[in-house]
Amino acid sequence: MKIDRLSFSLHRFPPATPWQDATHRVTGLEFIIARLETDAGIRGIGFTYTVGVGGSAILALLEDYCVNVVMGHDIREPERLWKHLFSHLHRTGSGGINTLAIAAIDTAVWDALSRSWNLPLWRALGGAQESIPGYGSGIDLFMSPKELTAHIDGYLRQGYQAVKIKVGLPDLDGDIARLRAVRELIGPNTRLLLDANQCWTVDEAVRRARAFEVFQPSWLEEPLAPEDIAGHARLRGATAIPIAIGESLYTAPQFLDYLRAGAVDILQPDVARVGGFTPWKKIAALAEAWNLLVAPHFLAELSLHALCAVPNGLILENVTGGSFAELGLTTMPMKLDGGRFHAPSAPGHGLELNEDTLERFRIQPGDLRNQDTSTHL
Ligand code: SMN
Ligand code: MG
Repeated sequence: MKIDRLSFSLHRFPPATPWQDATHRVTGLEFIIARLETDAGIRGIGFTYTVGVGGSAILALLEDYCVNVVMGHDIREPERLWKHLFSHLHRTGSGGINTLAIAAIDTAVWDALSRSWNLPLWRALGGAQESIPGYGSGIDLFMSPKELTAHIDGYLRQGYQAVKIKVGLPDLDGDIARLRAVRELIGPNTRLLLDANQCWTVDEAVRRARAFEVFQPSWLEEPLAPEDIAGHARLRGATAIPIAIGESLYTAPQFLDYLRAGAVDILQPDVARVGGFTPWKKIAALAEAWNLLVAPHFLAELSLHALCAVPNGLILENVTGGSFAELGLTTMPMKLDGGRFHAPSAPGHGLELNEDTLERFRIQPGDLRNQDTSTHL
């Protein structure tokens, strides 16, 4: 079961729909695909990504510094391989580009390993539930209340019982107008989730959160910079809205710091940013020990396996224009069934690459040198 082939490719997709939040516009989503094969001919496909910045650096880390280290490792020992890679890269930091790079390998290893067991990945990872509720998620801050309700109506027609919208317009009144329009449309029983993408100070977050409370949101996501753990704890004490964070944390100890500080209600580890399924499961277990639920960020097709593997999975995010199938990364779209997504039954993650679109959007390091890649507003 030794790894004897490993290669990577980099692809940059324009989002299928325009994306803008309170702090960023998204001009490209970069995916790095890992293709792995063992000496016994078992294959695995792995994924990692960026929201437009750093893809070529991750590719270089993988090709120049990881392939030679990974070759010959047994896929039946994902823990050993993960620790080895983390230590190998550790002198350039712990989380960030390093964990994103490790994720490409870790997800490929888990795909290959679960295929070798003839099990779907979610079962190989623990197997806790066969389906999970989903939410429709829009990077939609550029939409007027009218455009927003038309967009949210699309989610309701698909059967979603939870929706997420962006907040963080310059004026509180602008946010309120959008919240009011959406709550009126969805009624009292559909869950409303809010995402501020780190745009406020603590005082401003307290002011906004209190004004949002009448609309009964089920969570307020990333109200502050992720480094400000004490600020999140203060905000959490000042509002009835549950606080959701985690898409900008990269290591289990960072999540532990939030838990210890009583600064979070819902944890949102991103399968790629934390370094793959191996650490993701540990973060979910940390949350479980604190009696909290996890709602992973993005990467719907991978997060579905992660969520169904653990007993404390809350809900799956499906970002409009951002699923693997919508981007053209893989072939089969996920299907919503009565507001829920079913865990796949095929061995491994069950995803098949869409080689045509992958080829069309393939880039090489250096290709972006003369392009506008700016993302921050
Ligand atoms: C988001 C940000 C970047 C990529 C995808 C999604 C957003 C979310 O913050 O949580 O949906
Ligand atoms: Mg978010």
